[in-house]
Amino acid sequence: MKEKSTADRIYASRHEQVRAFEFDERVAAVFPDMINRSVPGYGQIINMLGVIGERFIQAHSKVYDLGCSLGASTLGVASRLNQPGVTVIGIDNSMAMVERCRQNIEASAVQQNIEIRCEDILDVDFKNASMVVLNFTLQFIDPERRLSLLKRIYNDMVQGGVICLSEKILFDDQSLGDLNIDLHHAFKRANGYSDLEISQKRTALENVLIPETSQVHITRLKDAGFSHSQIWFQCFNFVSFLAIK
Ligand code: GEK
Repeated sequence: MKEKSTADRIYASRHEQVRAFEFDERVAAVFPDMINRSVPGYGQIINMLGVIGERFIQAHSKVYDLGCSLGASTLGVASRLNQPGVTVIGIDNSMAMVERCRQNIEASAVQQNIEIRCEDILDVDFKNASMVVLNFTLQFIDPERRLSLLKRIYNDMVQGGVICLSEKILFDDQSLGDLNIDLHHAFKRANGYSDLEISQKRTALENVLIPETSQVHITRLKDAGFSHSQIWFQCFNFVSFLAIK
């Protein structure tokens, strides 16, 4: 997809007080650069969501991309659709993201069959979905509400449907946890972020992005009804799971 790649300098100078992270206009304007330089494997995951979609998306069904931001996953899936009558629905509750996302979709070669909605994913129903994508979105939802969201997805989804869930994770083993945080920060430094940027962003995300262990995710997917689930991608403390109904 073609996106404006304005450089992320949000935390480059010292902030008097680092405020809680929000998906506002400032973030939306630099989002492609921010996420590509911050999430190891992001581009690979986007491409593979299309490949996974080819395998699972059913004719005359719906695909939901929850927390679609600027539509990278929506377009990743829509560009590889191989079934008739499928609508890909991207949902985000940040108007700044939704406006830019709609522009990206209009500028792309695959605008048919895509709908972008400004809604809270906690209020959506997933009837007739054969694929639901949560690409680094569940981590921003109150942990108390995560299981009920996944249960609703499972219950609404068609038999044989797939959920793709990507998350930043914690480790039970403290030394591995520390190692993976170090490796993630080394990845960010290698991508041009300074120690000040890394540390101020970390402060901004505290209590906003709430990570959990892989085991907690797998157990919750099972509790929601998904009896078959696996990790299909991992780079350091970033993981993508898929689970099948
Ligand atoms: C990608 N999936 O590029 N309802 C709707 N949207 C929400 C909610 C909610 N309750 N909470 C957060 N969001 C994308 C990247 S970013 C991940 C996803 C990141 C939205 C929020 O506005 C933001 O756009 C997105 O979830 C998370 O593949 O920045 O690490």
